[in-house]
Amino acid sequence: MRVVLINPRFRLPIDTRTTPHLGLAYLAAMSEQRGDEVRIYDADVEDQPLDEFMREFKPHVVGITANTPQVKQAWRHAEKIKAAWDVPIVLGGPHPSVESEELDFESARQPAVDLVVRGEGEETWMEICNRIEDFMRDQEDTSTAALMGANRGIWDNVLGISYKTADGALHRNLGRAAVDDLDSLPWPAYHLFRMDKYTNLQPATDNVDGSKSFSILTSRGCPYRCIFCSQSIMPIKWRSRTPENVLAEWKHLVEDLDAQEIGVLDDSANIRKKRLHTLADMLIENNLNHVPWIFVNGIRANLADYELMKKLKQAGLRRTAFGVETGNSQILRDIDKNIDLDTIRNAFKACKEVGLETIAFMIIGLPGETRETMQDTIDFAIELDPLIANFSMMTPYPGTKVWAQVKRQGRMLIHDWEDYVFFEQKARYEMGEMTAELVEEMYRKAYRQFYLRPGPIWRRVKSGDFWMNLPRNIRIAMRTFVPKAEKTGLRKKIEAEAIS
Ligand code: B12
Ligand code: SF4
Repeated sequence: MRVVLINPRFRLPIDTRTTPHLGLAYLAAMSEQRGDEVRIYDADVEDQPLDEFMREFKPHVVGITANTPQVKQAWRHAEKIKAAWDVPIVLGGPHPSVESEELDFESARQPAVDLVVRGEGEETWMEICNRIEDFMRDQEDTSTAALMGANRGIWDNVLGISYKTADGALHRNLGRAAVDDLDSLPWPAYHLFRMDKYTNLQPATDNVDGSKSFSILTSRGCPYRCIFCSQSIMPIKWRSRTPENVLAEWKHLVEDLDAQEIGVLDDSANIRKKRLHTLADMLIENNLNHVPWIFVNGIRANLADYELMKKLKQAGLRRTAFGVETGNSQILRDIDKNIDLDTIRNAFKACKEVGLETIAFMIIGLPGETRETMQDTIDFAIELDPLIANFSMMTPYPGTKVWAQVKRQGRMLIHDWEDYVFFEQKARYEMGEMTAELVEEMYRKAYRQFYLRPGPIWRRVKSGDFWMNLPRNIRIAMRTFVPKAEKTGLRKKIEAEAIS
């Protein structure tokens, strides 16, 4: 079959990172294994108009991914495709996977969307493709309307899907368990992406050739349940690949694809420390430690001791992020982070002792915050003194505990999925004594107080990467310290560009 997988256009016109979509890369690899002819259409980097591409390639099935701020664009893409070519359209990703808010049905209800996949998609995607192929083999009328016919029962027992039959009725099948044996999955199909079009992992900090920058996933899921974290595609059951299996892919990235940096995208890679020790030993033994790598999304600070960090540094780890979130111990307890401030201090200390760069993810405007607690967060970031402090505006994603809390006791200030990004400088909700003005003031103060200190300024200026990235760094500084004017028009700009 001819298969297309689409990442809807969402690159904000600011210097954010643009990397190949790993979820689509996994699905594409599964499809190739099935024997399909596969194309990735990443609207962020594609030149050819979508409708023209569809008419040329004539796919038998289209899959579109969507996180929350992307979902409306995903629907627009679906409409545009259906107008050009009659093909079943399947939506998946973190947003339509939020069952508690019926966001699967929200998407299935869209005229151009036929099926929605909830949760991890590899096995479900294969089953959908198999059923479509079987259907096409037997039928004279292979239209999407016939495929989705109410009485055909094609989709009755496919786990993990929600869908709309041709009569307009919505159906939700039972969920599918997350992939149990991660070693059984093929490696992401990077060869289908236009690698020269992407940025590196951290374009504001490093000057690495984007086409030589790759991501890897060594585990999935997270056993923690922080109240702000969107977990629709992140089962509580943490599963990991074996070190041998990770090593083989790592070798492929370095030796076959010439990787210059590798980003480990796991949510919580260090749940089992012994596994990481073994992987680190293997990277060293196989001389793969000359390529720097980064824990991009954070590891758990309570499981990042000196011995582990030292070994990882020897294995090529250059930088690691930690989800610090807040500098106030009561707020830290309230968000169910299951950690305390001293443990976080120790993790940063261990990293510094072994020479690792650090990133601290901080949130401004968590439930229950006051001016003082937000100041604690700024002060704590300054005390930890990471290379990068990333302050986010608390954005309550659907399906999270914070979302439910704000619905109950607060006031949401955004009502459009396209506003669910956290790098704009606008407060997303108000609750109790926490007003939008206060949160926005503290957010700006956080960046000013952290970055406009001699230490961080000097660190930046003395790094070669800073000078090689100078135009980008000036734009980022302007956006951060001279706020508003450019930012408020961001969403309008995306809408105006809509889909090409
Ligand atoms: C790496 C990452 C990024 C990277 C790269 C994103 C990318 N292009 O892949 C960057 C830094 C750019 C990023 C940005 C943002 N991210 Co992000 N990101 C992640 C992270 C940590 C890993 C993504 C990943 O590779 N997962 C592994 C792959 C295998 O999973 P997957 O992509 O979800 O795909 C699987 C399933 O979802 C499903 N599936 C997905 N699409 C489809 C399509 C079809 C047809 C089918 C059948 C199945 C299917 O099957 C896939 C295979 O199992 C996730 C957390 C997580 N655990 O996933 C957050 C996460 C996806 N990000 C999130 C958010 C909020 C954002 C931002 C909106 C934040 C912001 N700055 O405002 C932006 C959005 C920017 C954008 N352009 O879309 C949220 C999404 C929540 C939500 N409700 O949408 C997550 C879940 C984090 C969290 N727990 O809160 N992100
Ligand atoms: S924030 Fe991190 S530790 Fe907390 S639930 Fe999400 S992934 Fe797990």
